[in-house]
Amino acid sequence: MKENFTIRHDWSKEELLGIYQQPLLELVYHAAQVHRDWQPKNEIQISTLLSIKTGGCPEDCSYCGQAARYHTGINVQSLLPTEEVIKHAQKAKETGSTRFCMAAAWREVRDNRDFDRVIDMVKGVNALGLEVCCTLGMLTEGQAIRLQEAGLYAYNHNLDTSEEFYEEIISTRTFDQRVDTINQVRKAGITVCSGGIIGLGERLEDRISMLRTLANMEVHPESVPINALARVPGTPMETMPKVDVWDMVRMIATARIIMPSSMIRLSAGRMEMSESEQAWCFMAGANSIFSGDRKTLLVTDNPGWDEDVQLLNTLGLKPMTTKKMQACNIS
Ligand code: SAM
Ligand code: DTB
Ligand code: SF4
Repeated sequence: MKENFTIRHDWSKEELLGIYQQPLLELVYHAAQVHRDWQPKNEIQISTLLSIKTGGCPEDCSYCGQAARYHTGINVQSLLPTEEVIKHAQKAKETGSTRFCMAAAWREVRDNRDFDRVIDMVKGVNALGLEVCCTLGMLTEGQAIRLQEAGLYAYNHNLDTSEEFYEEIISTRTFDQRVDTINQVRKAGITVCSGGIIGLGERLEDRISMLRTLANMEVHPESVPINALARVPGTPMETMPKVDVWDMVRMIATARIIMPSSMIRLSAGRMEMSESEQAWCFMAGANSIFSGDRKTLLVTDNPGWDEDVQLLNTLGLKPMTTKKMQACNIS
């Protein structure tokens, strides 16, 4: 079988290092070929992200503006009313999003009234025909099943960094707990969205190790977000250097080559990238972005919908309709 058409789950560290460290143009050329073989050309999935519960989180993730222990000056907000969330989802659909991701600054889901409300949100967004995604922290088996039954399409739970570097970044939970939740999501029949962040002070080996954990999962995550650290004032990471765009391009290209059938999401970091730099990321195999009318990700800035329409027009890219929407004949 042609190399580009094989899905593998047995990547070695040396192989991944070899891919990542190739001369940049070779790497991007290879990634673009894999992209052509596996993904619809010239299409970018637009996802809208909404923070449904903001700040006050008990975890100590050292990059995060929502951890209660850092003084980041954000507006803490309890769980939004369901109707307000559905209105945002409707608006997202009207402006071309096919996926709607609801994020909560929770360590884990608790079986309480707030979770009941999230279940209602999932049902409401699903009824609009959007791919509905949640990122709510750790989940038990029963909670994953409830979300699946409510119509949840995807669950985002990032590895964030390598197993080896993990405790330098987060001390209030372990890498294994992260993997456990991903396994619960997979077992419940929800698609997995999992990736990580670069720019946390990790070594090249850590980036490779994180990618290797993702690519050697029994089933690859259907969606792999690659985030450049958004440096939030007040967090321990606020003075880290800006991520080099070529590092983002290398991460994306490597992810594209080793997980050819996955959506690779150019996530946090676009605010500090020019149009040409984003175009490099698309050439390297990114085919999904967060966009929307709110010009924010969770607590940091993001380009707004108008700028992204212009970007897509300039590059001749079109918003992707999803498999789910094609099946329901919804546009
Ligand atoms: N609390 C849940 C959790 O941690 O899984 C869900 C929300 S959390 C904000 C979702 C993901 O956003 C994190 O896992 C991390 O990868 C990413 N993220 C958070 N803050 C970030 C930052 N400052 N820069 C880049 N990515 C960030
Ligand atoms: C992901 O990988 N990136 C998004 C989404 N999943 C939830 C979050 C990015 C957050 C960036 C910093 C902020 O605005 O808080
Ligand atoms: Fe909490 Fe998630 Fe932020 Fe960590 S990344 S502090 S778990 S909101």
